[in-house]
Amino acid sequence: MKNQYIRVAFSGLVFLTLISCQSNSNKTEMESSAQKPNIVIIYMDDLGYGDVSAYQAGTLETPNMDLLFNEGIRFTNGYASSATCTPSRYALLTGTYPWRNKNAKILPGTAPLLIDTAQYTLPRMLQESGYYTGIVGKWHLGLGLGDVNWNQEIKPGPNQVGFDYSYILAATQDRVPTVYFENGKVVGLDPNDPIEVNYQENFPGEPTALTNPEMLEMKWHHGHNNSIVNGIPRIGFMKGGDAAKWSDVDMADHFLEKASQFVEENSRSEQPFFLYYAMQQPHVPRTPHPRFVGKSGMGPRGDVILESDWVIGEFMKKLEEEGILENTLIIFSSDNGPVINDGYYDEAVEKLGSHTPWGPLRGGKYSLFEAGTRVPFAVYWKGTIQPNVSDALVTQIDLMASLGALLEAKVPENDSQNLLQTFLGKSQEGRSEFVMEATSRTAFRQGDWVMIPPYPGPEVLGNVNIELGNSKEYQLYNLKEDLGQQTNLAESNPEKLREMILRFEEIKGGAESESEPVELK
Ligand code: NG6
Ligand code: CA
Repeated sequence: MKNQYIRVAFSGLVFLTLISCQSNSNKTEMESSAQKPNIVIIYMDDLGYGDVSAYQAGTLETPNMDLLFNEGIRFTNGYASSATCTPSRYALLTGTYPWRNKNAKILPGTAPLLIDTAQYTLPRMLQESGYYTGIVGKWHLGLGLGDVNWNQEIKPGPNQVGFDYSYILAATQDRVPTVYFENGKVVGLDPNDPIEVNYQENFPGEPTALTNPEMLEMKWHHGHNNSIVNGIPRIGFMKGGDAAKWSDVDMADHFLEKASQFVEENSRSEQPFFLYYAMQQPHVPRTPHPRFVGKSGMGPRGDVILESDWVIGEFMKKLEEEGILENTLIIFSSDNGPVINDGYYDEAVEKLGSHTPWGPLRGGKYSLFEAGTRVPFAVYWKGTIQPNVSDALVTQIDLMASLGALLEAKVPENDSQNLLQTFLGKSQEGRSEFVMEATSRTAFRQGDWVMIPPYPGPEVLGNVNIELGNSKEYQLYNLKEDLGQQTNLAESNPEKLREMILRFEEIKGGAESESEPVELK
């Protein structure tokens, strides 16, 4: 703490000296950089449109999330770019549609870095605008160049695509390696117990959910039957690294501590900060801290949502204590829609009761129907943004160009649209069109209409019991009249259908990924 004050005092001194040396024109530049707000993106994992009480009052109470929605702008037509994690995160950080990159699919823990290190990303744009940038939480965009040695510094990763600081879990909570990484290095690794990871085969003699079911404290429903960590069976095989393994029930507290530390260390510097706080809830395995067990009455899925709501409250208190709440722009959203059973027996189905995580929407995670990609989306900036509800069509891809406009930064020509005025609540105008993605299939929204092209494959993803949006026929819905996508208007409105197909094909051009839809187990 003392050191920090010395640092602050020192940097203050440097700042004053710098200012006194500035010519008039440079001074203006300095002043404008002093006004740049800190920027925080709070990004949830699999939180649905109906999981937040600001969107759907009743079954789950999320007061701390609600504050962001009720005292900021609550978007009713806010979209993630994809109905799964990796593609959405890729789009958020690059400002490009994920279907332009055929590798932007749910990645294993051993996948190489998906973002080209030469790419101009959202965090890099913020760095160039004078920000100190950090990520705390879930990454899931690949690490290294393939065939990673987990016992050395792993590059490239978040620190090579625009983050000055990173404290991450590599892929998902249900995938190995189940350790944290700080700036590319495994935290707490004992060099005498090196980590090995393999997604194809097990290491001889290592227990798995299939060979040692007696070791399980949580049972797998589908998939998730490889290595066992903390009694929880995972996807992928891992050996070694015992001292470094995370504690699942402490993960929320752990990331909160790291995010708070990041805020403390940067709140008094003259340099603004950007924090990408990518929380792990309510993705599987759902492991609430004992303080939250039973709190929702809905089993672990509801409990971890309440836990994440508490975390957000604590995080907001931290911003307030540091005196920077009014100088911090906060964006809240989720990477994809909700899923109830995503591979473990965790009572999510049995205890759901009348709660509808998808709200009034059809489908869920993995789906081309609305609940796959339409997610809670808030922009909050105390004292600057007037509370409002906006029906404008906005997507997470647009954050790059919009924040770029706020900072007068260099913004590349990509899919990101400058909707700054809409995000700040000064305009109700959104995008006119958007191509959404779900497991390498795409659909097209234009105005109030959405068109889903025919796709082979099951209508319902059996294990998770979610309608995927697949049909042999074209589907056309008018969301203004039919938010729940019950009436297919393709036959009765061939002109609109044709118009949308033509425009959709024009936008998609020769994008490759669509030809091979991902097979889900
Ligand atoms: C699926 C997993 C699911 C989840 C998902 C990724 C199986 C059977 N299912 O393959 O549990 O991990 O991948 O979710 O393995 S996401 O939110 O990170 O995209
Ligand atoms: Ca997700």
